[in-house]
Amino acid sequence: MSSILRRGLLVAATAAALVLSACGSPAAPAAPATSTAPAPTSTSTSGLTVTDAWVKPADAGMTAVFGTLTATGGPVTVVSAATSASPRTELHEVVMNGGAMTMRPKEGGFVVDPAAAHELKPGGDHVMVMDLASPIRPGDQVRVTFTLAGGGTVEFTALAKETTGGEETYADHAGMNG
Ligand SMILES: [Cu+2]
Repeated sequence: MSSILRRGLLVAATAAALVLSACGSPAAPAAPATSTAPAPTSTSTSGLTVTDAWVKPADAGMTAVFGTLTATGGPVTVVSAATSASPRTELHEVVMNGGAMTMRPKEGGFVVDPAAAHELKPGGDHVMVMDLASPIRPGDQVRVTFTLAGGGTVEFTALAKETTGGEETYADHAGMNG
């Protein structure tokens, strides 16, 4: 009896070791073949990582940069932004004002807490690019530089792509332009 039990335990332990070994395998999952986004950009010193950055194509006027901000150390505050697309860039938020969604400069900038990624997305916080110097077409790349509280900077590239479904709120607040 006891030898059977021991064998059973041994088999179980071996199986567990195999599972652990599989989990610890260095083989990284393949990147989605459909992805056209530029490689995530981060800096090792700023404590801020920007991923999935993209910009909405526009012929003129204004547009916005979106993406995911992750603080890798302590909290990080983005206090301003500059882009290669325009001399005028602002950090915006979207708020309800008199029953309508309106955007305005975000007081104090974007505060990124390490506990949760800070999403810049249509209908929410975004980097407003105003007075476009030239049209932004799908596939174009816009260089963005964030200045952080404390003076550090983070540079990344936003890829211009057409919005997909569920982003009607962007049209709402972009409509404020006219
Ligand atoms: Cu805006």
